[in-house]
Amino acid sequence: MNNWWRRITMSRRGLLGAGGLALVVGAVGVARGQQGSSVEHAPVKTLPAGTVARHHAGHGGMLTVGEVDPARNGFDPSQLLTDWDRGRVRVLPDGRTLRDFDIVAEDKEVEIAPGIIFSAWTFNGRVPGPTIRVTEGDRVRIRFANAGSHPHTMHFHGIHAARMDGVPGAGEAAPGETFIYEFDAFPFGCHLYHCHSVPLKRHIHKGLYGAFIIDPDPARHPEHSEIAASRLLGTPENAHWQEFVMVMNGFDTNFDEENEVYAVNTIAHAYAHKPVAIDRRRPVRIYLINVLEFDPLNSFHLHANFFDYYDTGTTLTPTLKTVDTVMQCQAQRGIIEFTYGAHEAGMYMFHAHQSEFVELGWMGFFDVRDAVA
Ligand SMILES: [Cu+2]
Repeated sequence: MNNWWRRITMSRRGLLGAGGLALVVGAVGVARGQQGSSVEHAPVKTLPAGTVARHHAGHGGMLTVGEVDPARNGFDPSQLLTDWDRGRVRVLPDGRTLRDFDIVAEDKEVEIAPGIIFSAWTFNGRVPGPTIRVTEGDRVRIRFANAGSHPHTMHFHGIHAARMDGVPGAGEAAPGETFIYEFDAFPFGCHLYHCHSVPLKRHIHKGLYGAFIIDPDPARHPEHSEIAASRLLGTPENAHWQEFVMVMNGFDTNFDEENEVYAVNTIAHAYAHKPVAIDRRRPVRIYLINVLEFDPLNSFHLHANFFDYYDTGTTLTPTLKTVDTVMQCQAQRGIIEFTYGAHEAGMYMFHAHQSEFVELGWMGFFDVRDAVA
């Protein structure tokens, strides 16, 4: 176990060094060195004095150095947080809502950390794919076109017919082909979709996944209609909340079936370099989804605060109360709710509690302010 961990540590760090990802040695690195653990393997670069401070060195982090250009990638992790795709809406003769979505799978190079280019497979040119957000009971129609170089599918975690399952033999599209998935949106919750072509782990980890959120319909939940309304995008109750989608992912850049880069919404340390602004007077809700391949578990830890957790988002009362860490295996997901209302303004960290993931990209800050314009 120990040797195994040392070998992984060494190979991942070696690759990051070779790939041009410079790390700043902060408090974490010093602590590791004092323990004599793995510092002898770490090809870290220390920046000249004075350059460290501008990236929250006071918080003791190890951050990627440099910038990832959102324009080059075609998507900005700060915008992905709140980019809900509602589809094209039409009312059916029976009064129900039909939501139409167009999704295209395509091969695309994505810069996942400064200077590190990953040959991704994408839905609509981004990783994660569009956050599909519908309401419980809606009819959902997805026109899926495969413009990529391999067969792909869209497999939804939700309730649907076998022929809509999005697996080889039921909804797989060869390159150049199109398939239409159609189903009713049940159950409400925080779900996901991903490609289910084989080999599965390769197709998922290349970037073919996204969030699939089904908001509860308050009329169906009279016992908790106010809570349901607060989850329903477009209501005044919902507008009071600050909602973010966070897809925890990772990237194997050297084909050794281990991740060299970890992130939320793909770009290593994106929310450490550009913290997520929070108005402390309003509550926060995070749709948290783990799609990490190759590692059995991922986690989310919030600093200086506690939160309520709704496993899979399929309940309107918390399944865990007053915790500060949750773990998720692959495809596990849930809703996190908290407030910084009683805190002073400041930078509050959030990250995986696997320290290795933190150092390799999975860490960010909430910039808690007295007011957010
Ligand atoms: Cu695929």
